[in-house]
Amino acid sequence: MRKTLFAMLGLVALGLWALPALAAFSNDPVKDPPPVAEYNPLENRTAFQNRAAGRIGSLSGTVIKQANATTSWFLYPGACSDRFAGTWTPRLTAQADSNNTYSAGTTGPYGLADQSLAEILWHVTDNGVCSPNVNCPPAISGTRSLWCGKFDPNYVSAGHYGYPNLTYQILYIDTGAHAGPTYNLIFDYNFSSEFHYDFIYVVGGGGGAVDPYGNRRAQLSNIVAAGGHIIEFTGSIRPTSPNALGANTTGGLVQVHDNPGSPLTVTGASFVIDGANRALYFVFLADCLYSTEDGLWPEGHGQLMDNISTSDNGAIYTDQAPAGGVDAFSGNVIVGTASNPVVSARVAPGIGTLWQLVAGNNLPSPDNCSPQKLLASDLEFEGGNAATFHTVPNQFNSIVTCTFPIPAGTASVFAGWNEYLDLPRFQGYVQYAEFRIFKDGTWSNWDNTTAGGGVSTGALQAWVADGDQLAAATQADSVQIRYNMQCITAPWVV
Ligand SMILES: [Ca+2]
Ligand SMILES: [Ca+2]
Ligand SMILES: [Ca+2]
Repeated sequence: MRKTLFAMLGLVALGLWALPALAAFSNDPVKDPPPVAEYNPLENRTAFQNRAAGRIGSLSGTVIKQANATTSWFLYPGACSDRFAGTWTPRLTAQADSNNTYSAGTTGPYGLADQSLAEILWHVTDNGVCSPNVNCPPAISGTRSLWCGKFDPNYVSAGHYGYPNLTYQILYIDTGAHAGPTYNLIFDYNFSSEFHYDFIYVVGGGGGAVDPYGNRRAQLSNIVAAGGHIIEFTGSIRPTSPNALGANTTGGLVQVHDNPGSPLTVTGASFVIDGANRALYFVFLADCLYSTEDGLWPEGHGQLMDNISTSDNGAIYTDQAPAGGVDAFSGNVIVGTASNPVVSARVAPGIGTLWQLVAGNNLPSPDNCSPQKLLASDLEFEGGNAATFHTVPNQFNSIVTCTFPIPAGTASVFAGWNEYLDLPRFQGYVQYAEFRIFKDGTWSNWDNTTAGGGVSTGALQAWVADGDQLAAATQADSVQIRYNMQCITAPWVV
């Protein structure tokens, strides 16, 4: 039996600001931004021209109905509420979720994700809690170390533990007040990051300040962009790597760059640091490709540090369990207290979930061909600023559907939606949808609904039907879909 799943909902992606153009990622073709396309009507796509039971309203031509085909419509008004309540059944007549049965200012029964807010990865790895060499690296010494990494069964590299793409992780260290003009920062480490694309930057706070930068990515990135940081690691570092065992940072940036094929633990590194740099920020930056996650950087397992001390104030971290608590910058306190953290793991704040339902008469979405979308009775998801409807710099927000079970014997799964895109080209704002499947007892990574990837942009300023076949979902137990708006910038640009 051939079955088809349809999921449709109305969405608006608005982008009305003129903003700096999409920055070039690099000179490396594989580092380029994802392929960008303007909207292409469904009937112009070869993938849809032979599809049975043409359910898209704009699909033209003769439809030849297959005798044994059944089509189930999974998303109807309240479908996700029914899923949560256990009362959901698919519909056998054409259905979409109009969103009109929900309340403006809410998201109805849909979930939201702020993908601009990252998971904190710096933490204490503990030989007694995880399984060293199985799902975590062994502590450098004793039973615990600081680790910027995680185990994820979906990570491709051997062991499946290390670091992901596109991450910005801040380890704050308060080294205490320094009476002398300089002090030595002494620590053991095992660092491995994609050579010349992923980095560990050490930024000094200056001025004797306790915590001047918090989790402010903009300030930290500006300092690094200007070369104002004090140490920079990239590649796999060994004790034999230039500057690996230490150098004087008071004369300017110290680079520890090496690419020998794998890291080796460096013990007792000692860097001379200006006494004004009481606060230190170890920033780990990973770009969009080549990490443990995608398997293209198979070396090492993220970043490890241990036995951190200063020459004047003594030990900072040796083998402690995490102190616990959350500091003023939403950081996880590893040493110290929530009000006076000594070692704290942080990420930059997120931009927000943004998506909300808005009545059509409030939205700047003119379309003479879809006057019904301008009615007060028509609710639509709007993905920018809640008051101005403008895009928000660095936003990366998703509407997330509930999960849907896929019946055995399903031949085709299609996710569709109506959308209004006002995302002028070269502004960096794009739209795309992703899906994940539950199969063999685990959820997959989120994958672009467009085969081969790619994102949509362009100020079409018209309501259109869009969607994709989810080939991988036909063999799955369940599927879940999310619809994204993202501001794409080079990862080292704020
Ligand atoms: Ca990388
Ligand atoms: Ca230790
Ligand atoms: Ca609607």
